[in-house]
Amino acid sequence: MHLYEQLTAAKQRGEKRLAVLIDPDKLRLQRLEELLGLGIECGVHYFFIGGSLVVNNMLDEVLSGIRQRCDIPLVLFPGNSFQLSYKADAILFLSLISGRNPELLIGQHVIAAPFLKMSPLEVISTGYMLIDGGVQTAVQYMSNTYPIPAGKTDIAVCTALAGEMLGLKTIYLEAGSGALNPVPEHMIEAVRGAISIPLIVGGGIRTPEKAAASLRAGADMLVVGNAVEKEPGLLRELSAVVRGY
Ligand code: 1GP
Repeated sequence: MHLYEQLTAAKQRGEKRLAVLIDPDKLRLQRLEELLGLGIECGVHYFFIGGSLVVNNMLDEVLSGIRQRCDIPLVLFPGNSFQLSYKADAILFLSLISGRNPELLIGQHVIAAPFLKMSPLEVISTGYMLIDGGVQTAVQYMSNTYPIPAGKTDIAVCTALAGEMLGLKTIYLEAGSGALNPVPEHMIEAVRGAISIPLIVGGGIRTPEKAAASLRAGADMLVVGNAVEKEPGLLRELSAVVRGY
């Protein structure tokens, strides 16, 4: 079954999903081993692979390394159209619908499309929405866009609605990696109430309490990066929250 079908089936059953973001630039190999071990132990559902830059040319190597050790699905989460690889299972084909940068709405997609057409990757079109997380994040700087203010729930709702109406398959509310404040629960709840496609939430989730609150508010999938990169053991608690939901 394709990943997207699995995700929608899980959503219908009311089950939640946990993805761990691995930035090939940031992770030391020793940490990767530890994280993979814990990911397997905790039954992490997906590894997302990507970052705002990815400068060290390790993308293929990291993907192959993970694949040799486990069969957790590998999903590309690309910061730009150069971060493509056949070695993953799927790609979040991100359109930054909260911003007004044409390159990130459609430009880079045109460049990537022929590669993706030839590739075995499952392409999951995703309405990517940057929400102000209280600090300027790499996504914000690199994308040259303004995030939606955390208090402007109505803008977030209308943006997500438009994304669904345009035929995007998922909505991703992103506070940005290392955000001070994760996406507020009232915004998750309002967006959840407006759309029926799967809702992914990430950025600044550091505690089991926040993870639980985001799930309660209606997130179908949580993405965590920094917190588990710094303290891999946290994955046990986060996955217990997701699985116990
Ligand atoms: C995924 O960018 C996030 O949506 C990851 O954010 O590194 O803050 O967990 P953190």
